[in-house]
Amino acid sequence: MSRTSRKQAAQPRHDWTLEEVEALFELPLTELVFRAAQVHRAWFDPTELQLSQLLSVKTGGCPENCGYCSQSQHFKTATTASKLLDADTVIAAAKDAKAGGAQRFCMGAAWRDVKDRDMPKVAAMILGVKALGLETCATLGMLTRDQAKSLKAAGLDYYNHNLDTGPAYYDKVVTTRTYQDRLDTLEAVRDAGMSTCCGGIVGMGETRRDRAGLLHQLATLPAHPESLPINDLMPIAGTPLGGSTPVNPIEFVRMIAVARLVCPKAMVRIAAGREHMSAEHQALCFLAGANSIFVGARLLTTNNPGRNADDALLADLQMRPMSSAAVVTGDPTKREPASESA
Ligand code: SAM
Ligand code: DTB
Ligand code: SF4
Repeated sequence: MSRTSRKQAAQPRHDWTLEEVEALFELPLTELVFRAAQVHRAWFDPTELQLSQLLSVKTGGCPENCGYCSQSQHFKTATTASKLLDADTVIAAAKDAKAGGAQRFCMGAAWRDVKDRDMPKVAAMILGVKALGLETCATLGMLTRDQAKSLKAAGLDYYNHNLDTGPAYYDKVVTTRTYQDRLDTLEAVRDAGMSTCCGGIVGMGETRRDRAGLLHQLATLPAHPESLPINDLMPIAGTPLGGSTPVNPIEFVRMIAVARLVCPKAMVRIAAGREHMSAEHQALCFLAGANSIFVGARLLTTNNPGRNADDALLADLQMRPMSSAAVVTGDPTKREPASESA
């Protein structure tokens, strides 16, 4: 590829067709990973990783029926419901996360939507976490436009709301919330001036076309998500998807590479599922353009590799946490893509 076309390939586009996205999945792996790596290094230092840490601030008892989730009250799982945590408890956990190297702290609640009565407590958490010098993220279900504005005013940098899968497969996974509901929340988040964190899950029995469908949706949003988490399904006993056949690891790498190609400036995260991925599998994901992970021994209700395993992984790969300048601006991609050296 010439320098000019390499530079063009790294420019964000919003006019992807589903067929174009599907065609990327069909490339030989070596070609796909090479192209994704070129785009990755046009916008980011490929030796750096953004580190986020999760905390479930309200666990279980959720009225939604997402077929993968341990926290839905529709299914009998091992997760027990608990009340919304106090702001002080959350802030103490965020302090620990920061001491452990996390750069962003994400607070998750098993809610369909946010009740106005809970907003003051949530705002106090956000304020306290932000005051520690961490980036703040929350995932609390659907938001009204006013709630999105209040969260922004409290200091929330990112809101996570996943589309989960392509539109054609969505009804097989959840029926209590529509695809459009999700798109509406994302719009409220964007319009309030927050960054969006939006991705999905692989390994739920979807086809490659469904996976391309998800990435096509993300790539054609009015603004690409700033964070793009790809979750490998954590199978939960008792849920409809608990017995799903795991996705081929190479297909997961393809998903990462195509995400990098269609949303070049996003932080592409290997989200759930690292617990059962080898170091080699994760290394391939980083080669394919992943540049973000969750750290800490727990996600929301499931396990994640602990600090020792991740320290060893980063040391082996000679990778390091993303530089604080890039993290603090919330947009490490303000620079133009490098055209000469890429
Ligand atoms: N209740 C809120 C909502 O769904 O909007 C926020 C929390 S929810 C747990 C956040 C996301 O985590 C889901 O949209 C899904 O993509 C991911 N997730 C949940 N359970 C998962 C599992 N078992 N394996 C992989 N990803 C999962
Ligand atoms: C996302 O895409 N993955 C995270 C975060 N956003 C909220 C959640 C993963 C949850 C995995 C299953 C669990 O721990 O319950
Ligand atoms: Fe509820 Fe979120 Fe789980 Fe769906 S993914 S059941 S909305 S906690």
